[in-house]
Amino acid sequence: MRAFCSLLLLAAVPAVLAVKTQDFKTCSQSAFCRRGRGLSARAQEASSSWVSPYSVDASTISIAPNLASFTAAVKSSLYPDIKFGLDVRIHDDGVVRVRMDEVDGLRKRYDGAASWALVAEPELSSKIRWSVGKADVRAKYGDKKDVEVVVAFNPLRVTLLQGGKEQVVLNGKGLLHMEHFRAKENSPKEEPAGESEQVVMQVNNRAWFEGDSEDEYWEEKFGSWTDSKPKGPESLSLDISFPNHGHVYGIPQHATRLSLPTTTGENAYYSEPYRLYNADVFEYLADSPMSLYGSIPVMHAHSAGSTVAIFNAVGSETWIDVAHPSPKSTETHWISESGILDVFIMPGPTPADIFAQYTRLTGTPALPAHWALGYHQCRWNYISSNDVRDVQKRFDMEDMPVDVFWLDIEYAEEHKYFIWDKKNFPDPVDMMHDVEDIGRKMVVIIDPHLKRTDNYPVYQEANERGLLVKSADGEKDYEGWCWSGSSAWIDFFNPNSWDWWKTLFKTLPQGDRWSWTDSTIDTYIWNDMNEPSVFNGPEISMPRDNVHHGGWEHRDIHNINGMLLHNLTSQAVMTRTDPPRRPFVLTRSFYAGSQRFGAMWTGDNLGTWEHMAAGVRMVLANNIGGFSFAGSDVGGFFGNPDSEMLVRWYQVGIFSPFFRAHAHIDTKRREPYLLDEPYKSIIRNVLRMRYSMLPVWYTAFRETSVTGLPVLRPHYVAFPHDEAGFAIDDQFFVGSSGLLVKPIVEKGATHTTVYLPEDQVYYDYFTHDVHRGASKGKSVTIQADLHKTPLLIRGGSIVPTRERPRRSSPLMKYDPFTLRIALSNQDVAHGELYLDDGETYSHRDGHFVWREFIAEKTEKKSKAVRISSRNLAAQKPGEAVDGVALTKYDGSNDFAKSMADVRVERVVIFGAATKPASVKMGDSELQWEYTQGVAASDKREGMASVLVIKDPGVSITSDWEIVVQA
Ligand code: NBV
Repeated sequence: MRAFCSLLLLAAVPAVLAVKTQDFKTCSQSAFCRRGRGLSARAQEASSSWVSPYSVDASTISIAPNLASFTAAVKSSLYPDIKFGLDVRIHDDGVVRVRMDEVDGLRKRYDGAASWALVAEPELSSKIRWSVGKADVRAKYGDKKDVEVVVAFNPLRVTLLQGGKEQVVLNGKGLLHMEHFRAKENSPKEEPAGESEQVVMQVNNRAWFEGDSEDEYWEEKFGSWTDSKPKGPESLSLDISFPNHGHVYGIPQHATRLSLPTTTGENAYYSEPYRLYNADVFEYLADSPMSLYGSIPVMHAHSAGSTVAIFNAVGSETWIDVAHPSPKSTETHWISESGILDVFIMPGPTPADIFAQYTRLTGTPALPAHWALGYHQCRWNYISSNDVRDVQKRFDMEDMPVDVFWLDIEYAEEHKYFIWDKKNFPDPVDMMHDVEDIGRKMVVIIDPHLKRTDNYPVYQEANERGLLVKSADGEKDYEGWCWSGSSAWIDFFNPNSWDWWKTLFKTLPQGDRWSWTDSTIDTYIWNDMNEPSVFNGPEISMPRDNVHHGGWEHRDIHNINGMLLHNLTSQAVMTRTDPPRRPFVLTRSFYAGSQRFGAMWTGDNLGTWEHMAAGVRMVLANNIGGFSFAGSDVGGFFGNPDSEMLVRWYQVGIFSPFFRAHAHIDTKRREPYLLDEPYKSIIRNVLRMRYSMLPVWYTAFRETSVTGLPVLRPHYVAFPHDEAGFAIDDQFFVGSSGLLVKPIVEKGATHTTVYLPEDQVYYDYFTHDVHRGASKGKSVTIQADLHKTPLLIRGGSIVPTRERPRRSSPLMKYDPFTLRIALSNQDVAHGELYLDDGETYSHRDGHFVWREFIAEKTEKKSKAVRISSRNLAAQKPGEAVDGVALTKYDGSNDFAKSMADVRVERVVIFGAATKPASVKMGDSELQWEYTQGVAASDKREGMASVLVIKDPGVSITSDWEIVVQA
């Protein structure tokens, strides 16, 4: 069995680990991908004589009264009897949705993907009007009326233009093809040829377009598996071009560069297309277009002029080819196994607009519980309750902060999730209470495979209620092999499973229903293996011809499947209490919209430098896909990293939105307290650094939960006009904080270069060295000895931190703040802080603190600087916090009152030009210390001048002003 083989293999050193590529299909081993790429090859060969057979029947156009939506019939000249319907809509924010489906076909195509991803049916614009011409339908809109959508009739082609320039083109290359449903016995190639000239022509044309063989239409073999395809061929091919954009990003999850390398054309970087087919890829490669655990079919296309994006709402396996016909343009080709055409075109034109448009569709990331941003300690496995207690004790003895201890699958008797192995965990609730003593939490794994046995109430209940996924015959429950041996899978597409699943997580008895009374309301959940991973299934997953609720085949919904478990588990955890509390659920598999339900991680990485670097890029790509709460296993899941690598990995981890160390069962224990000096102390400081910056992370999460702007921002997002930054994916900004991070991901580094995109001063966070960028961008060298992560503060930023070392984040609740003010070239700076109770939803009723800190000249020509704090909620009454408008906001809300005694204990100002004559709050002089150095407004480099104002005695919740007189 695969499980046991892997256990044996895992003792090996990383160098001999390698992905089993033979377990996974290449495009040429997948019939529909072969057909799709074949179509594209024929188009290429035919060159300008290639014409798409699809056209709009202009006489059928029907425009909705007073709404920017129309429908029309579409035909393919190859199959005149087959009917297709087109539906084009413009939403009130300018997003264009293009849908096409087969009409009155032999069967129905799966059209539900968008409904799982979208938060709601989008509002259509009532202002935009379509105008119907001879050759097309078009609509102009936007503030400057410079956005235009053109739907050309023959051939069918959809174009979004901005300022007269083509931004996005669908079917511009003529690769649109919706394989219609057909009867097996009446397959098109078997139609009588030669009866009339017209029929001959049609059949020849079909061959010209579709190829001349029925390539595995009805059955497909891979290894020892046969995929019966009762519905026959139903794939969907679509070319999407970005004629004026030279970089594309997104479509996580792949271990690749952020700016996606090419897969076709001359000098293609990869020979395979990017694949989206959620899969448990054992020992995955660090540079590959292969599928991984999750799929977000969202692609940004970017140039210095604009950003546009598309969301292709398809739930079946999808392959994507990328080519750059010129350095400034991109062509992509999307080939999906089944489903309707349902593409959202986001017009941008800035990256920020794209994030707003995308998260209006699929939701913003949920605001996590505050503790979830602390450090998570995991391992496969902590083997007993006393082991957990020991680990906790060691962290405390070594003064290392940690918020969460995790339990992997071995806590569960025979891998029957929820059921404790009482030999090793005789007292689970007591153990959890011990952990919860200082506000820490536990996360316990719940996998989706259920052991098929009579003595497992969860399986029994699911079975009795008919909630299990069926095999190809649609009758028998599907049986596969996983950790729990012979297993069954809950069908979360069946609405009857939803309440039932939620009840399992209740900590109080639920009548005759089973519930998890052996747990506490501070037990949070980890969903693994939800691709789903099936050890003895094709491509380590479920057969595609398995049947789900509604009769849909697994192939139709494969990429959405994992998100449903995450969604339901997150609802279950949230509603364990009344009123609900914020859930925390980690998922391995995900889809568009998963950002609403919790966090993800990048799965089973290797303890190698390559994987460390790949993890940084993958987390960035996930942030582009709207799913910011992401991280990689610190230390690498497989292998035994040496101390240097572990230190660097913790430095990567503290700058990931989700920060968890994890390790395979066969690895040596590597909790940070086990290291020798100096490594142990370095990691202690690294952990403390994360904790000191929790205010920055939490504030960044508030922002993403409102605007969709990612927590980690690569250069093209932060500086969309700076071409030189478009390919950079090894350094990034944290939210709007002004912190620029360049993690070290190589052995023996003592220095690194950091790219500064603008004529601005940047300060080394640790040494206070001044670095200056240039208007055309400039690389500077930063010291990066082992104890130091290259971290710069951008001039113009104010960074709030909390610097008292504590054992867990809840203990920091009333700790004082430090404000680091990094003056800009112009002697100004600004920053934000958001705080709430971190656990409940009371912030939605206005119980929070949201401040803005400003440093500015007291008067235009004055050298005096005023530093002030003001209430941001009062400044932005129109803005919402976590989806709720600030109308209810009251500065003296209960939470703010509870924080009134929390003070700012230190203000540190970098780059002040001269030693102050005085530093005053009102009439009273404050205590301060000034170290002469380089001023922000100088042209020089060297150590910055530093002014430290000690304990100004101001509250974090109130308005105040400090004046630094020159
Ligand atoms: O549950 C065991 C592991 C888990 O530790 C890891 O994080 C997951 O990605 N799980 C995969 C199953 C098997 C790993 C070989």
